Amino acid sequence: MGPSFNEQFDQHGAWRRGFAQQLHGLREWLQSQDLLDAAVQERLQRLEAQVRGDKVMVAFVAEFSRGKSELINAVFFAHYGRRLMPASAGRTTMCPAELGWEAQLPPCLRLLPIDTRESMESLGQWRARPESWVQLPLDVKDAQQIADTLAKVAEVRKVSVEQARVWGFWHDEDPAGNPLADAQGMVEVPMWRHALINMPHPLLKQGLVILDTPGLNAVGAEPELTVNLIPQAHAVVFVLGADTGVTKSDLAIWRDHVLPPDAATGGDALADSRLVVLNKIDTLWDSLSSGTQVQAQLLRQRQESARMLGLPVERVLPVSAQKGLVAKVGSNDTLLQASGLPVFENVLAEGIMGQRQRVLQTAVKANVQQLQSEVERVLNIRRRDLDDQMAELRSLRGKNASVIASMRQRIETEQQDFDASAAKIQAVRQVQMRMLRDVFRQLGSSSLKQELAALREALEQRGLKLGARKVYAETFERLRGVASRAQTQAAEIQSMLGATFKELNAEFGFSLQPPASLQLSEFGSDLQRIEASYIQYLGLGHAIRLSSSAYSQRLIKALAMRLRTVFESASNDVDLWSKSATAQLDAQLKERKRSFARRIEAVDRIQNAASGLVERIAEIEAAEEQLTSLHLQLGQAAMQLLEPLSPLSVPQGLVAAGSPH
Ligand SMILES: Nc1nc2c(ncn2[C@@H]2O[C@H](COP(=O)(O)OP(=O)(O)OP(=O)(O)O)[C@@H](O)[C@H]2O)c(=O)[nH]1
Ligand SMILES: [Mg+2]
Repeated sequence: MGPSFNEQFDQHGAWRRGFAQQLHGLREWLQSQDLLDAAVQERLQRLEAQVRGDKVMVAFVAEFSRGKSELINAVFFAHYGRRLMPASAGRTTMCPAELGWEAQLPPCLRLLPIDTRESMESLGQWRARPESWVQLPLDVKDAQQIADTLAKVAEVRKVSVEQARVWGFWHDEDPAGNPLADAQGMVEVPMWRHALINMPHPLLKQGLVILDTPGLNAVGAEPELTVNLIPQAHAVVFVLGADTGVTKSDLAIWRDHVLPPDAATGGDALADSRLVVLNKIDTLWDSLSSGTQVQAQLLRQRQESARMLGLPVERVLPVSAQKGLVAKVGSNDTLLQASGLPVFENVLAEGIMGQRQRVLQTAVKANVQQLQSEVERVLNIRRRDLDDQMAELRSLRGKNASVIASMRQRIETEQQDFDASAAKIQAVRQVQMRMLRDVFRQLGSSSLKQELAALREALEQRGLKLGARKVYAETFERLRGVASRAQTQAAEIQSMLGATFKELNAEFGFSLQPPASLQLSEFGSDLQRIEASYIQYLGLGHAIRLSSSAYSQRLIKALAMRLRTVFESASNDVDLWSKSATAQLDAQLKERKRSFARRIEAVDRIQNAASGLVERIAEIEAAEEQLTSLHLQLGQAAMQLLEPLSPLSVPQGLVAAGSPH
């Protein structure tokens, strides 16, 4: 058996802490060597933020009563010695519950009342308003108190059909999904819209976020859940019951909410992040059947489920959440192995960590390499300057005072010429800024709002919005246009800078490299993913739901928010790219200024016979040696940063779980 989920997550956490520490060390070292320019600084900050703020979300999605909450209890909370999240027959979890840890808050449960659905604000906006949430303390030393408090996520309230309709729980056109009305015409709806559970659990402290969701209808009623939270989760665990098999509503949830839209076409990394659990396998354990019979039946069920979901059978993991919890609490290892829980934890850990590690790995690699080459560039400028000084000093050997005086004069003239270049560089800056502002405007929030106006209007019309799909396609066509315009404009900036750098090199003997081209490929693929993940909400199957204006407004809000993030990150990429293109200009200016000062000082010293030529030459030689060692140190630091990124230890293959014989 490979390391457990907890252990793997711990390893990941330890790696992150170590990495953050190394980055900190590198920053101090660069600062002490005067090598920390704007672009390098920004790159370091990005890396630090990425590694530190790295959250990993695992969403549990399934029809009601399949055992999502019980599975969460068994995997994450068994050490409390009891069930923490409410899990019982029938519908239990009534609102989405997010478990995580924010250090600035005390351990607590925060609940957003269901009537906030009357307003058009998105869940994201409500998150930013702590006063709208009901906050209840959690006593981390008292498992009973925690369980009693968490029971709130199962609370319901009775309201009129009229009210339920407003909140999106009643659809006249789709009566099958409606809650049952009692004699007084009242129906039960969830008491809360969303729950945030803040717990100082070791895994949550390291950035794990667990999302427990209610079953169908409730899932569909909150667009933000289906369009933002679930699609952005790093892993989605889909739970089936061995007692029920794959039902029609299981399939509907799988198709509408779990299966990533682009997975149907090709098995990419996203598809790998979907895990299917066949839960409650203990219901097949039966004292009358032999172990082999039970195994055969289990295999048949897994095969059947896999066939219906269109997956290979190995991807359906047999588990008994309940027996797993019991086994962990009672330290019964035989039962634990039979529950299949350890295998599931392993696959989950590998899936999440593997994916997360891959994302971080790419970011770290790209940024560290860039950083290294940026710093190396400065080191090279310094070396060239030293070489020039050396040549200059050597030419003074055995020369008389007048030659030395005219040398000083020449350096001063050069210095004046160089000062004139400052004006030219200033002008280049201004042009670049102006061009950049154009790009930023296109990627800004008011431009996005404008692009979404037509879609917003189409969705806000009354009645069935059958034309919305077309407007939607056109909107994304335009958004892609924005992306390609941004790319073109960046290319224009690049060629402008390239041409100016060439001139500056010729005129002032700089060694400016033409800037690298900007790659906004992530922007394009994010847009594509978002387009694909929302389109299903505009199809015929959702026409009825869409006809509710509250629902469609929430949908457009959620979409706008998601796009906003993507636009912002493209904007940040452009910013960093532009900064690093011009950082070399700053670096050369600074180094050149320094070098003039040093050359004049050296000539003065030689003139005044304060120190000999030989001495000065020795100084320069020492400085060159120091540069070589800086170069080496930099290389080592970069290698160290990249080193711990070796792939995670791969857990052993799937071992079939069976009966406890
Ligand atoms: N026999 C058996 N029962 C289980 C198992 N896992 C969960 N159950 C039971 O199934 C019922 C539903 O479990 P929950 O965890 O509440 O299911 P859920 O998917 O969270 O359901 P909702 O919260 O209503 O969406 C409870 O009574 C659990 O005790 C299992 O592995 N074996
Ligand atoms: Mg539940």
